[in-house]
Amino acid sequence: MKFTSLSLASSLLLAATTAQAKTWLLPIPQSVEWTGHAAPLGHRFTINGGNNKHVRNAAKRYVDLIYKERWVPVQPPYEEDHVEPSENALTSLDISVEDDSVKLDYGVDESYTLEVPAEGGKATLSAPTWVGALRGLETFSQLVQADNGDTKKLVAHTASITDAPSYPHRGVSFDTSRNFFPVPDLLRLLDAMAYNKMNVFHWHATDAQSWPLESKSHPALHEKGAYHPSQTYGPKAVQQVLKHAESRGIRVVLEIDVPAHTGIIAEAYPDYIIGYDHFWADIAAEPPSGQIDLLNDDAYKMVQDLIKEGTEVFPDSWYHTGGDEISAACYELDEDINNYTAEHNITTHELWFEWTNKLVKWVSNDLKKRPMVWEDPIRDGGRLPEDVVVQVWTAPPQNFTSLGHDVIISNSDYFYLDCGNGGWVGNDPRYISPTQQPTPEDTFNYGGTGGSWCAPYHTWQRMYTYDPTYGIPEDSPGKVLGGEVCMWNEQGGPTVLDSKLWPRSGAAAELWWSGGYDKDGNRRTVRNLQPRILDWNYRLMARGIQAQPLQPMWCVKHPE
Ligand code: CP6
Repeated sequence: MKFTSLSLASSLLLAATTAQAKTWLLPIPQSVEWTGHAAPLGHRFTINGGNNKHVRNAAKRYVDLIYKERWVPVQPPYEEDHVEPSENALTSLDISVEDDSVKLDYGVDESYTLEVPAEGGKATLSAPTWVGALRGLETFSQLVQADNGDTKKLVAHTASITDAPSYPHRGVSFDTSRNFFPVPDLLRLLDAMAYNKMNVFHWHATDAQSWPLESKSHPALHEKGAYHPSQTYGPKAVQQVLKHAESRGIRVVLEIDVPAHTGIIAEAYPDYIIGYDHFWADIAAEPPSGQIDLLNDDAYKMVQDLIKEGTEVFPDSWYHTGGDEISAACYELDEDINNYTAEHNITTHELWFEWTNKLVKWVSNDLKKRPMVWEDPIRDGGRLPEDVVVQVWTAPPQNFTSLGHDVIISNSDYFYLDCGNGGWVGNDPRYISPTQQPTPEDTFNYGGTGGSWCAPYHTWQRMYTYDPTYGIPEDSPGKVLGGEVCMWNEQGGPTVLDSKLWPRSGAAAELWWSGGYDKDGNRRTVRNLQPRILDWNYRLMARGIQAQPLQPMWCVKHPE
């Protein structure tokens, strides 16, 4: 219904013009040469997918999508672009892939070239890998739209497109502990990521409040720690997510967060956890936090068993060991820890750094996975092996790249999707009206992050203005590999999933795909993204994503 009324509104608008309305692409390809023609899709138009099963399946998906979508651009062009009809219909899109069998993993080639000839006929999509072919198919779908608002006929804007991501890692960090997300919601998230050419689903599977991930070696964790017996991810659910992700060219990087954010483990193994009954996690005050006892060998062995299980199931060559927000005060509740650190003349933090080093070295040497960690152990003074990838969320990225670490940017002032959500009332003056003073009962911390230091809300404009190169010297030993938006779900759940992510994450997706600069070295601007993201938002909605509106429909009918 929504789709119909949307099309109707824009058809009325477009009926007044004779020129074919412009199409909008997001993320913007590295190079597009428009021909000024649009070719009608022939009655027997086909996409011929070649030998890779993911490309064949995607070809079918995209044909279905194009004919179902029958896109009528909603956002009018700022200038009248006169687009002529092509001489002939477009008969097919033929895909050729050099390497059909490459493993989807970090650094896989995602480049493609797409030739849609001005005169119509055969379009071609060539890519070194099947993953690049998937990216090119997405771009092709964005070239197709209803013919001048007539949804009975489709045209493809014709162009020569050469494209490749500026950054190899473009992800979503996603917390499935604070609230539970049924598998279909995760699959829809993966679909939306693929539309935006995002390629990493960082699955923050567990945290202090619930343990939804089923474990064979330690079933008590989910039996006692899931919110409900039905709210777990068993082998079937995990396979569904992995399969759906792979078929869309999305890596899945698992994180079982340790040693902090683990309180829920105490439900099954009380001896492994310190401070489950305290409201302590460093920075993010949380109801029961709890941290793994760093001196308990059985607890360490359990962590190893869980990681072994996880890395056997998740094919990616990276594994995220967590490591965020360790509270020394929490550990100092424990007599044995205090005695140990006194005896060895080390700080509580140093004990944590040793534990973390042992863990990441085991992950690289024994499991042969590249470890990824939150910035905290290094930010707080520890050192880790150089090959460890650091996910930066509070500190300047150059603090880590200068030590040789590659980094993933998740600066919480830009890319945290939960921030500005109104979590803490606190005593932040931005939340206190000058005429309505809060009572003491109004100013308490509960319910996780979002309202306080990382407010205000991070708009798509804010995300887009992040400069990926800022502060990083050319010859930096460590590199910026890309970024992840972070969806912490203390105040997130299936009902608001789409609207918290989209369309904002599309701006981040473009930032990391297209790069913060164009090919002439100029910063890409919010002004340039604006009409595209406005149109893209309606298109995401038409594709079944419950995105948040960015404007009243009035603006569409009254441009400028
Ligand atoms: N949970 C976990 C969180 C946060 C982090 N880790 C978080 C901290 C501060 C803000 C938002 C989220 N909720 N496990 C930090 C990486 Cl503002």
